[in-house]
Amino acid sequence: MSHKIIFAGFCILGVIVVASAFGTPEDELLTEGDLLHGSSSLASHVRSKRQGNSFWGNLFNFEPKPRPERRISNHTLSKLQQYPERDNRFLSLFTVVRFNNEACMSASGDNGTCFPQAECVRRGGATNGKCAQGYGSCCVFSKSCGASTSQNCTYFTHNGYPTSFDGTGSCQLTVYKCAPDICQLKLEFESFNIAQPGINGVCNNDQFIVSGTTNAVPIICGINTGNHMYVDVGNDNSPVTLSVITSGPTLSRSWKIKVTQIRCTEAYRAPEGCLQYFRGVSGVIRSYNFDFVSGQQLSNQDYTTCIRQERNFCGIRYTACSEGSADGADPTPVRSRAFSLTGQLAQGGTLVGALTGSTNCITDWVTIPCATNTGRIMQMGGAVCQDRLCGDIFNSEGGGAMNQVPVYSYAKPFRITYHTDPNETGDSGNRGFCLNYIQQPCTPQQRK
Ligand SMILES: [Ca+2]
Repeated sequence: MSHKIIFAGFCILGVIVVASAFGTPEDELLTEGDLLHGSSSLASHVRSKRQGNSFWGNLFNFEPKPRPERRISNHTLSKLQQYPERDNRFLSLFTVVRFNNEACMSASGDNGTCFPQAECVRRGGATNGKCAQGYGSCCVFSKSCGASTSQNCTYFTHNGYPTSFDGTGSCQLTVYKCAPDICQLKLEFESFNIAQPGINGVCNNDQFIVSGTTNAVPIICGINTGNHMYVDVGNDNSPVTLSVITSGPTLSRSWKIKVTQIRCTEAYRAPEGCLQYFRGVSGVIRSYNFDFVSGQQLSNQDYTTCIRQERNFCGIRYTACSEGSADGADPTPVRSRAFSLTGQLAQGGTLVGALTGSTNCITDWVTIPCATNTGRIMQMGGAVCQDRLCGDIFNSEGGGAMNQVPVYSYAKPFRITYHTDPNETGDSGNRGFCLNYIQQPCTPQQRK
């Protein structure tokens, strides 16, 4: 015998659970719309049942009306499964289950949203695993070239993903707000491997372009797996478009971009103007297309990376990432590629060491507000601290220093900016930057 669990938004006898049948978690869930509009399979199921089952007749003598959504907790949800035992007269036939459309982890590991199975299909998703105590299906939204979405948490992939893609063209996803109060999109590059830029660092082979945002988003290319972007959306309902242009040479390309919509009121929303946003006491910040092996500094970058100041932390220590022992191609220890913005980094070129300030860093640089080296108050040349860092060595004293050292900043909010010009004239082999950050606890004086 086939049974249904009704997924409805009205109440009977003050209970949000109206009803049904001998439902099990595997049963099909129907929506409020299915029931109220009377045109669904459930409605006909109900009508047929009314002929031979007085209970159904009694139940549907009243006019169900939509109510504002009521949510129940997982705890309540589990209780509902026991409810028929408490009132067999009424609830032996029905159990209506209502649950929040919360984020869920699908069986495949992708993030989804918890929906009744039929609702998931109606919205264009794919069910993948269970949620809401087994009453819901984890619904994963995955879209490819030419598609549009208004679903929170949509994965944007190339056609044929996960098989790699090698072709030319334009692949676009149009993203509409899932609710009026959406302020931001978070783009997480779960997989991102398209062609490298040309010799000047300009993405003139392949390009990833974000348009329709209210903040400026740089064009990026190359390798960006594990990186992310926050982009701001306007007050109106105009969409944001994500485009991957592939025009370069033959390459096994791949992209899978998770697009999450963020409400204006969410605490985890990135502060205004932050293209990248990190939370937590420590982490790793990479410029786009940073990769020790095959990355290349991108030109025309101009953006801010923000770090949330965690409670009881007052400063940040930045250190250049370690290349590890796998870097056989570049054995000279000082020729680190973890921080290489200007100068001749390629083998045979002349290292410029660490440079600072607006007179030395005029093409490509990172700004770390009032950066200082360990324990040093007065910098070389008399400056208390430096803002603008460049060269091929990470050291806030500049002056061509050849040793990488930790650099501290106590300026708030915690943020760094990155600027590159449109070419790499006079530069070679630069990768951009990879910096570890660790927040520094407040001293007693700083807490005051
Ligand atoms: Ca440059």
